[in-house]
Amino acid sequence: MIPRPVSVRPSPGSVAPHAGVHARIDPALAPEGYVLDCAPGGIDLRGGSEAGLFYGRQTLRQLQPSVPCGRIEDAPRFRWRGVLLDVARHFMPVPDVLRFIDLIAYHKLNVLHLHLTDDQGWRIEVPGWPRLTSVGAWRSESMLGARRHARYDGTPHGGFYTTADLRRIVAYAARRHVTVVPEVDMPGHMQAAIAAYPHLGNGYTGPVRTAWGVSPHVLNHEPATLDFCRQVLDHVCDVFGSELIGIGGDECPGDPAEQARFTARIAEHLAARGRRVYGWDEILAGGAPPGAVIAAWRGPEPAEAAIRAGHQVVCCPDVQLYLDYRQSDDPGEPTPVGTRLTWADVYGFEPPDHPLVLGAQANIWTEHMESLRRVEYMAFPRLCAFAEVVWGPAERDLADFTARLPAHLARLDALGVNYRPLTGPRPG
Ligand code: TNX
Repeated sequence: MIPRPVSVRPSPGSVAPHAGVHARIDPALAPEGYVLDCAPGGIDLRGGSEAGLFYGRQTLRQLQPSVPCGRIEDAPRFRWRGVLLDVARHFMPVPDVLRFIDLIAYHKLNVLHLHLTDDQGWRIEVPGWPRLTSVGAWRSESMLGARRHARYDGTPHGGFYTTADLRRIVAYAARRHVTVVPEVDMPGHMQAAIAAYPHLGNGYTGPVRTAWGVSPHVLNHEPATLDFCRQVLDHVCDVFGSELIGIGGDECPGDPAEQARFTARIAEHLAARGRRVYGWDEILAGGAPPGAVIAAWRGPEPAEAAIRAGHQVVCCPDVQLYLDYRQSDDPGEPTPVGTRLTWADVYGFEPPDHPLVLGAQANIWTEHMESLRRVEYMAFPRLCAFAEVVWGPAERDLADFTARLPAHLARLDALGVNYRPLTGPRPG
């Protein structure tokens, strides 16, 4: 099973086919924990909460078709078991997002960090700002660089989620005990919004960015621009129930002190609505707002800096948890970017042991992934390894995981997942 349960005590025999599952909440268990007692005549499932019951059911799914008798006791180590999906660089239609939620929930992951806006596309409808989606959600594909497997037919790429779409995604995720943490990246990575409303920028009047990399066109600090951000975030707070709201803050050319003042105003606005800032580790420069949670992506140092400053932190170091990085040095890998990051490397990642560490997240930036099929290829089996890191104990046995992986890949086959084979890149 993946992630492997904390304790499995087998007893002889197996559960009769079609035997019932008796499920109930047991408040004595950890909130996300569960206990499965499997006997020939039936299965007793206790969960610390609805989430615990859900995870017990995921374990049962993986035990099919023949459930062995015995007791399984299980609970996660970290409360933030996250994945970032970048739907800004490539738009993913709602059914694809829902399928992705199913796949991560199956691996007992519980946070979907949705990167909704960037230089190359704005993906959410905001009342009163129609050009964000009529202009900001579209770009010309014809200029995007030398991407393998790309079709250069000049068709504009784009799309956006209506408010109803977003509510559907949030509700679907909630039923699978996944919190959707939205991100509107500011004050950098804003070229799509500036293309729609040039008064937000510093004189740029061109289109949505068509090259990858970081745009020099960032938000100005005028009162009207702050007001725009507040209106967008009010709408985001209305749609997303998450206490944490992603405001990005990464890779913004300009004065860090000025950015810190901007972030402080945004944080105050969110705090008045009972929300907290979730930002990339760049927001530590100049002092992050009190209560902000830091996504530490530039290696282990920013995680330590966040802890020193008293901030909760989610670890996502790029060299260990960026799933857009290539899975081997084989020239047949579809996206040979970044540094090599194998599933065994991901399995070897360990977040620092500190009470301020909420957990970790794997980030899927989609510059080079134009479909969910490609996302699946880059995500699996590395996300299987990641699930064990954040769910299971710090002491892990790579040989044991390696031995369990093929059976799990057969489960992914049954779900039609386009994972990368263990032997090398999938041809085509
Ligand atoms: C850095 S990680 C970024 C993203 C890119 C990614 C590509 C972060 C906060 N910013 O905008 O997509 O690298 O690997």
